[in-house]
Amino acid sequence: MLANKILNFINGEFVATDKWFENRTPTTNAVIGQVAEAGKAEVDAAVAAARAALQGPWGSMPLPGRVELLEALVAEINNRFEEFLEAECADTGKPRSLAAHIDIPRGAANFKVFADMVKNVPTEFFETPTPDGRTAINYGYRRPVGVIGVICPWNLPLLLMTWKVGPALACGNTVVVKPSEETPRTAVLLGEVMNKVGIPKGVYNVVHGFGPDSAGEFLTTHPHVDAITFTGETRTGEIISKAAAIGSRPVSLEMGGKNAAIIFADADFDAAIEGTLRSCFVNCGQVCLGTERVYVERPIFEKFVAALKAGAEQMKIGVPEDKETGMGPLISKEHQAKVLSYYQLAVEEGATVVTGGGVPDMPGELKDGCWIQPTIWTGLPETARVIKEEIFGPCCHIAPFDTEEEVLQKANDNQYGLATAIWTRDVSRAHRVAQRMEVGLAWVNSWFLRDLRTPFGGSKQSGIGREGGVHSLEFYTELKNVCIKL
Ligand code: NAD
Ligand code: 6OD
Repeated sequence: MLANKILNFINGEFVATDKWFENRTPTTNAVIGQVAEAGKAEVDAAVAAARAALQGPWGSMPLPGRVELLEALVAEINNRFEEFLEAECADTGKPRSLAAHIDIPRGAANFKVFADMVKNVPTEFFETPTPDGRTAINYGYRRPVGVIGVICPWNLPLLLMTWKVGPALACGNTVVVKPSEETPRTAVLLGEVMNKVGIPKGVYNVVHGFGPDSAGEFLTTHPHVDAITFTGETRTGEIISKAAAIGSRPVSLEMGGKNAAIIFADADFDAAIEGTLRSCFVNCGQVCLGTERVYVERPIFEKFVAALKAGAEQMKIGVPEDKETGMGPLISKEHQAKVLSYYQLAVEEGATVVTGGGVPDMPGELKDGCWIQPTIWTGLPETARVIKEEIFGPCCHIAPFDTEEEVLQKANDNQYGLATAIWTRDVSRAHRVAQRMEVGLAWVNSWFLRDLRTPFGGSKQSGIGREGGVHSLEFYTELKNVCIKL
């Protein structure tokens, strides 16, 4: 059953405050709970608990003990899979089929993969001749960074939070998590799981609230937080980056995108349509890696637009429980208004609306929900704001191109550089284009196909740093060189 009071989790205890904010579900926009907002005092308490835990049993626990606890955590997330699923779908309105396939399994995998990694990844070793004819040995030694502040978005709440917390804990750190104000539930449920499996008090803490003058700001400006990892909008990342500069603290930023898909005429047409339907519309278009600009080689342009339109129009918009649902609502009324303002702007900028462009008719209490139509445009100039700015909704503009050089220039002409999906059967071209795209992640004949050992992150205004695989170990540990003269 869903909790209607959503509390902070500090030092292993569930903590209420005297300030509450509403938790709404986007399918109806109804209030389904009240969230206890953490003030300065609660953030202080959470950071102090996380610092103290570094000195307690967690700090002195040998690696196998830590790994064993994280494996127990994975098992317990899987035991309580249904509760996580219910909580995530209530907060986001996303289809259960999607959350059961991606959000919750990845929530568990993020602990498993990094627990395995800390066991198996070695550090460097060098033998060094010394001037007096003897030898020194050098080896790398990793120690935890300390208390990590984790600031999370709302689009894949458990997945993106554990993507940071998994490696942070595997490396021996402690964390204070600030979930998005829109999606507080699964972070708290994870607190129950931490207690159940015996993760020591203070290792994992959750504080609820907003950004400015609330828990987000209190956490990121807290002098006893040793490093900050953030996922969210670029302009928020810039503020957090400034906060991290005080005290010269490391920061990892995963931020916005305006990703291009490139479809060459030789691509497997059906695969390209299926992949582009997913990259444009899955999670109601609220995936940072999602496609909002589609470039299609001219000989197949008309056919591609028609097929993508047919696919978008076949997608059932509905509630999480309905097995037929292909697309849920946007996260909030505020975000719906933002996406709709871009739908209007597209028309003002001269777009042809191929499909969608508004709000679908929904029955009964769903009328008040945050629904939106999947939308496709053509005909905009490359200078249009709709082509340049991140919308973060289920929409894309499709433009034709004639040459590889032309499409590379257009696709790269953007302030963001997160991801791309390239569809072609020409292997040489696939490598060439992937290498010349100014992005952190280039998929060829696929999209959002993840191996957690690989580097993940954005270039340009999409991010700073890489996480994933050993890159997460780089961020969540302080690597020391030990030099011993023999
Ligand atoms: P957001 O930046 O509005 O909020 C993210 C988090 O930051 C929230 O928890 C929020 O409360 C907090 N926050 C806001 N202002 C703050 C401040 N001044 N100080 C401290 N914390 C503050 O982002 P969002 O709307 O939750 O998420 C959508 C955005 O996230 C999109 O731009 C999307 O592209 C991006 N995103 C990027 C990735 C990636 O991996 N690159 C992944 C998911 C989402
Ligand atoms: O798969 C991941 O590890 C990841 N960070 C995905 C981000 C998706 C953005 O919405």
